[in-house]
Amino acid sequence: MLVRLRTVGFLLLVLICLACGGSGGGGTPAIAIHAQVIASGIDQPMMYIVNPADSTQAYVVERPGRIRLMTNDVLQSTNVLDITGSVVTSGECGLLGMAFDPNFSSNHYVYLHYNGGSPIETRIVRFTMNGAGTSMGSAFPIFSFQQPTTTNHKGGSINFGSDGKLYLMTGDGGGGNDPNNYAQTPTSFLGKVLRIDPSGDDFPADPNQNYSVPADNPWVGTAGVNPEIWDFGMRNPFRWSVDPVTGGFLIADVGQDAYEEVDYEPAGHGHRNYGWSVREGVVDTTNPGPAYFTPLTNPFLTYSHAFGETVIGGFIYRGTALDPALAGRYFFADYITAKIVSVPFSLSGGEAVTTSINSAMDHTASINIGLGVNSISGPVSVSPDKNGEIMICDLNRGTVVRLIP
Ligand SMILES: [Ca+2]
Repeated sequence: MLVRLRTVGFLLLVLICLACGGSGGGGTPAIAIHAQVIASGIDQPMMYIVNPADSTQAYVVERPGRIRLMTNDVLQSTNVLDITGSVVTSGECGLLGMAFDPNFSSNHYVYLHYNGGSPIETRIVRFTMNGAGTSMGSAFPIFSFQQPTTTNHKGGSINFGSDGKLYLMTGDGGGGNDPNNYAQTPTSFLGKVLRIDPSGDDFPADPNQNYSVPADNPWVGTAGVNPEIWDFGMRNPFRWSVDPVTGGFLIADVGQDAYEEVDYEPAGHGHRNYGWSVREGVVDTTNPGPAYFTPLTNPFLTYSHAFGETVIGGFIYRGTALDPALAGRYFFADYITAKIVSVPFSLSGGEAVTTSINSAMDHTASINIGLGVNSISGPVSVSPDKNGEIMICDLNRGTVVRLIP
């Protein structure tokens, strides 16, 4: 259900893929990886995130609006937070993202991204965690805006950059092919990378908006452009991460009917246009647009729907448990095809080197051997545990899985 946003039916795509004879990538023999179910019985797990102040604790976000605690890999029965009464779950809506304040160890602030209200809003709300890391309270609104009535393409991940600012990547708000060209509209928050400072308040008269716009945002002072905007041209950047070594963003933007893409943005390099909806991947569409500005920034990885249909962004693996040959590769998933994949990743002049999907290793088969009836079905996040090993949340199975040698 999560990203079933295609105008072309799944069966048709399967038939198309069969006709393709397997073209579209995955030609590199995969190094075998196995997997272990760490937790099960979770209600639509969306993401796994380690407590930065206590690495024995990790949290699992449940889409309906709960935060679950895992202590030393053991899922606890008591909810850390339950805001199911405030969260809208129609379509792709829900509790979609969570981030810790850069000063979490001292202020205990946690930020959640969810859909709520009627009409539906995108909301960033700050909560304060107790010192033990076992409960959250004191909700405080940071940022919100109204969504269209369509219930897909709401984005997901939120993260603080290495600059200490909060980044929210928004989807185009839904409907096929961004019918209102929101992703290229400078007065719309949709289809953008947004950058805000939740420690300030530029809206003292508005109790619902409690953030400031960083003075060095690229369009500050430009008439007719929302100053929160950092980049244009996203379709549905559902999962993205900040690389802790470079500070760069690895942005997986879910495609329409033909191409998935992953973008790399070096730290501090906004003012980009990633192209949706005038381009899907690197291919021009017939959507009218127009682009708000050019040139458009190319993804470093794109793949056709012969390989997968819904990219789920992960991270650059720097753990030590898996085969050393896998270190430094970018691991990601594909929701519809339930694949777990890695590709080489390298930088040249600060930008990611373009990678062909033909260099991908598809690890899915070996992972599923050990999982049996819990084989990967609906991966919606690929994130690190405290040691940098790879954790996968499977929305369909209700599981959290760790990749192991
Ligand atoms: Ca305010």
